[in-house]
Amino acid sequence: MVRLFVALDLPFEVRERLRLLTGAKLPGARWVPPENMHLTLRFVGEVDHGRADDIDAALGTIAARGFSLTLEGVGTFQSGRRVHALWAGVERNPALEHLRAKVESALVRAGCEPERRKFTPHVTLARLDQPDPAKLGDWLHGNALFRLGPVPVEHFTLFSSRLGREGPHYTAEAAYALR
Ligand code: 3AM
Repeated sequence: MVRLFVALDLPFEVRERLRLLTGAKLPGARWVPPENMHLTLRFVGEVDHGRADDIDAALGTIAARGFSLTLEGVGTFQSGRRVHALWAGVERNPALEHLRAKVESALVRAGCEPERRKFTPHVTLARLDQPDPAKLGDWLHGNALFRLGPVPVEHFTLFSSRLGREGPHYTAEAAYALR
């Protein structure tokens, strides 16, 4: 079995700029190291190797144009009252939505269950475990005007993820060109 997700990897310079948002003294935050930063298009989950091959083949048939995107703003994900992640947002982008829709139909063709959750494009910067609300508020306020772009998108990537004690380890299994 292998745990997969489809994402945009981000150019080195973009990850370095995003790194400047991380590392603040925010008790309860586990900052994502720059090498792990990405923009998830679709979480797949655990699949067997046969299904992984089908997914790779289906993603390989996608024809879509390259585009650029702009990262904009910061925010949090919450479940109930628990704030569990900090992210950088993405300016509205029809080309990104179009690519996401193509990835979704390719995955369904490869036998994956359809994704019912709304797509909220973001780059996760930290996972949170009971963060100090005042410090979290300060961080959000201090980075509210964050903006970075244009970021060129010339391919998308199928990643595998291994969960270790030190945090997740992502490996690019295949990349698919956009032209
Ligand atoms: O893009 P980010 O970092 O926000 O949180 C996981 C990460 O998202 C998410 O998939 C990305 C690559 O690991 N993820 C992990 N488990 C998930 C699940 N069960 C999940 N997304 C949805 N459902």
